[in-house]
Amino acid sequence: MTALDVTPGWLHWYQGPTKPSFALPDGAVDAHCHVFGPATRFPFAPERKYTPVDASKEQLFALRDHLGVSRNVIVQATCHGADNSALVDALAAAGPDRARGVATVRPDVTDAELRRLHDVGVRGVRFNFVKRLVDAAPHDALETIARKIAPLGWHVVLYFEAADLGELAPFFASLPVPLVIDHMGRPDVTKDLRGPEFAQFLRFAATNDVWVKVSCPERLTVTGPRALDGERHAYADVVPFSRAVVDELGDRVLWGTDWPHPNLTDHMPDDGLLVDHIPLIATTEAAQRALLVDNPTRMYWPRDDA
Ligand code: 0GY
Repeated sequence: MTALDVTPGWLHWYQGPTKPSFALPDGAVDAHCHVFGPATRFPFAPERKYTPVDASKEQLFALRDHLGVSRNVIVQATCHGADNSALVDALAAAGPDRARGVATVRPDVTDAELRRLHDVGVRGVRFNFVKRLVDAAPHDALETIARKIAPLGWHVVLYFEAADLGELAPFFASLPVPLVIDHMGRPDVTKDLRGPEFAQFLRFAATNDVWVKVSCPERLTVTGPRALDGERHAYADVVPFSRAVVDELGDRVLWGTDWPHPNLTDHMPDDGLLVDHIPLIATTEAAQRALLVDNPTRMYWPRDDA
């Protein structure tokens, strides 16, 4: 795999991120990040919809240490399909106290394979409904997976677009495991914060066993300003949505960088400034502690069973 194969328009992750001025509390978890390849060692899946720039575990761990993050939750990205080798390699290298994982598996996954993934730190599987990223999977296949992972105490991470929640909600609610929603369910932030679409999302989250990642303002923003060049008030149009989620679901919210930020073609944020964005969305020390430490620790290191 050469750089020539990278998807046209793909932006390289930000080099030399700022040292954040917001000091992350001890034990802070980046609950949404990925590793890509390196492709020479961990080839991308043939069915992938994009080819990223490599983003290795060493580069992820360097970012972790630079930002002051204590622990990572590494999420399998669609470019690696159901081959979790790069994820497993990163988890093993980080060690069980520093990283957990969210894998992608097929319905015919064996209990032995799930146990192997559990032993290296996987605690969930991801179901992706974003049409530009994956071909649709039949719901009965996903139900089979959910039934298989339930005895392990795992959860399902859901990635979908806001407009699809109405149709998907009954299926999501039927799954026999906790649910973790990526990127606040991708709200359309040009719509009214108090309008029916976001109200439906908040209601769904409040009335089910749902956790929400307050992540990816850089993906959701329309107005900016961008988290670049020292900007301290980045992504102003997303902030009210993020705050509403933190205010309403404070003990079930998680935060993540989304490094290395797949599929951004508009701009690539400075990850240091993404950390500095946190106090805009979690405005008290108690809310920051819940978002960054207490909630993800309860979800991913419940008994500190490393
Ligand atoms: C994200 C967002 C995206 C991609 C993936 O697995 C993936 O390919 O999650 C996206 O393109 O919106 O969470 O990293």
